[in-house]
Amino acid sequence: MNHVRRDFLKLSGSTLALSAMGSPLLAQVAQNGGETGDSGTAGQLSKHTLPELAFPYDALEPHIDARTMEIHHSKHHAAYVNGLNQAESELGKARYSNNFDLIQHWSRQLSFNYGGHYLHTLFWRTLSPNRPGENGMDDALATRLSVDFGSPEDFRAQFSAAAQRVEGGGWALLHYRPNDDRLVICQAEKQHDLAIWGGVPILGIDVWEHAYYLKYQNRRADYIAAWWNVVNWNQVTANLVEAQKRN
Ligand code: MN3
Repeated sequence: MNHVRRDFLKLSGSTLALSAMGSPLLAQVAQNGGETGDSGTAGQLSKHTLPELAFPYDALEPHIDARTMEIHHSKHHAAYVNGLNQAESELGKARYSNNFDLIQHWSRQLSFNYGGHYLHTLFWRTLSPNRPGENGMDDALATRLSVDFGSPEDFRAQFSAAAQRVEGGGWALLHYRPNDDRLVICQAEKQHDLAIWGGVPILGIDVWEHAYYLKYQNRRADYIAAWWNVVNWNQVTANLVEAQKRN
């Protein structure tokens, strides 16, 4: 087994485990691997596909509008999936031909597009239509946020500030850090810069302008405030439970 295949299997394991918590989104990611590479590539290639949403594009109205959701999912996320497939294919061709002249370019493309595919899959998965009384934060998660941040309100304040102050396009992410069993908030610029090693993202907000500009224009703070209304806390809890199993 070459190392590419081995790395893919490690990813598959994590996504398969997450899929067991309910949503089919990451399950679809996990089912996409293992295809034999085309002739002219060295090693097996994964075939990544765009996951379907668990709800219609208009389900998050009025907080996130249908047109933004449609473009974000069917165009932007799709572009990351296509870019990831292309990068991995080109790297396979480079191995086959032993020509690594463009190794920096395609390595960067792999990192950027994989980050986009991974984080958008997490993003859709941790959203749900706002239904009063459903998808609220359970006591265990509230307690956990209090231990690591002071209170759920303190967590929310830091997370919102991190999201607001991402420079350019990027994310605010809540990571579970297995090394010391802590939750930490980080920013990510683009899809991957500023990422921390070993942290497992369990919640994220996309603050690229494509995520909000149609409805909110330059008012990112209003988008962030609205986004809190459609966070799927049940899924965040499930993501944390799954991440802790790796500890
Ligand atoms: Mn996006």
